[in-house]
Amino acid sequence: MHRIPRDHPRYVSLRIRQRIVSGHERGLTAPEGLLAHGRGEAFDYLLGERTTPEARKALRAAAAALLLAERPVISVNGNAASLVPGDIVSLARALPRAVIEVNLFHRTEGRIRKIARALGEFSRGRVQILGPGADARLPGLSSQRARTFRDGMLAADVVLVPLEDGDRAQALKKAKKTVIAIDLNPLSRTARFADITIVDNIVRAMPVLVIEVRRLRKAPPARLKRIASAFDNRANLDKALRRMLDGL
Ligand code: PTJ
Repeated sequence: MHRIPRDHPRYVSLRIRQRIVSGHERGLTAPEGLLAHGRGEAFDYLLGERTTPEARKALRAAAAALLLAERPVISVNGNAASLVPGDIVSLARALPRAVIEVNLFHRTEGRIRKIARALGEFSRGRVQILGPGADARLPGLSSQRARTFRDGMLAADVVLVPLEDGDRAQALKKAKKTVIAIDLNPLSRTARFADITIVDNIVRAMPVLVIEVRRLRKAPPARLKRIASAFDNRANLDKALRRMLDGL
């Protein structure tokens, strides 16, 4: 792998690129995932490439909602698997009753197997990972993303969908799930349809989410409910967009 000098002004961004390219070479990320990453980079640039106060607020609300869930499901696609596999597993471990489900838009059984295996290297059997063998369909979706599990997304009350395409967020809402999205684009349909949208790079957001969950794990449910219900997604998205416009 090409060595990037530490003093390069774009060092962090270039290192993240290397992670996603390496994920693609290992068969985890779809070629389309590389393009999606580029779109994310553009929004991140406008955001100042940092976790904003709005993102922190959303991360706290997301942690509360995940801790209140009966059946939280963390949906994983090829980009998330390349960029933050360890954090995904740490999050699932920090949450009681959480399940990881591999769910792909550009679905191939081979990639599902590889992603499940890559996550398995971090979890070593300590977290339930639903990979191959989908046995259900999410209603209202014609894409391959509809393929899911009775015990996974279909049974979930709260679903975390990092780097999503908008259709499924809508279908999950129709199925009465609470949707938490991580998406750098505050204008995307996913961002707008989700109950809680974290406008941040998944690479920065996931470790903070794990910390927030650990911090709130012992909090009484009444406090968690207050945090989750006080969150206003539309207002928070508008602030994130305003921050980008001010940056410009
Ligand atoms: O692995 P698969 O087959 O499920 O495919 C995954 C992709 C990402 C290709 C698929 O879901 C897709 O096409 O997504 P979209 O519609 O391009 O949406 C991706 C969204 O994620 C866009 O709004 C990007 O701005 C955003 N995004 C990209 N990289 C990041 C990001 N958000 C947060 N962190 C990132 N690193």
